[in-house]
Amino acid sequence: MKNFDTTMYFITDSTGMTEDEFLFRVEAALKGGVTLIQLREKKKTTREYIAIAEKVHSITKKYGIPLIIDDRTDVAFAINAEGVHLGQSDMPIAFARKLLGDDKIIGATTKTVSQAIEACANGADYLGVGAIYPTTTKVKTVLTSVKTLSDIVAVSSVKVNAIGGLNKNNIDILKGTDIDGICAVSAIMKANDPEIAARDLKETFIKLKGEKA
Ligand code: TZP
Ligand code: MG
Repeated sequence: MKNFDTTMYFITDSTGMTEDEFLFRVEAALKGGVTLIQLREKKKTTREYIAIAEKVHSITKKYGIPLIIDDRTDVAFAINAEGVHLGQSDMPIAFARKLLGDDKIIGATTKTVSQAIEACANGADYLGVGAIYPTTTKVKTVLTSVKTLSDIVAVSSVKVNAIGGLNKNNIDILKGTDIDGICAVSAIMKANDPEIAARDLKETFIKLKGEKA
């Protein structure tokens, strides 16, 4: 299995921010110890996506943290990012794998056990499962129960992360699920201090995982 850590997976959202503010917050999250980062841009042109991805990549490389590009295998390839995250209507995993090669990380959004089995069979390196809670982040999603999350963990051969509305005050619902990590957008991106928020959320999750044993 590839060596990457999904414990505290931070997903970006640049909505309503200047680029300087956005990059400052991304770097603060890295200082706070996020273990994986996804650049998620829904409105940018390809050229704009590549430009911001290059800037974010130059920061993530300083911290030795893999950068995953949301949706766009071409953008991931263009900037030599460490991976891509694919939803159910994005490029199929097998095609992305052909383009990116075996060394890159490919993540997949899965909301059902059958989607998880299929994604693992097609060579996904990790799965994102949710939304666990309603989210204020702009996304087309439905809620996934903690029971389905546990069922997905049980059938998956790769790391599984929970996503959706997660913050340090509500992740206890995930206790006992045996997930590898959590994904968060707003809990870090919109925090007064993203560095402290990232550190707190990561520590809260690590403690929760320890309590399960
Ligand atoms: N997929 C399911 S929920 C979600 C995505 C991308 C957004 C999660 O954002 P937040 O702010 O952590 O709820
Ligand atoms: Mg997507």
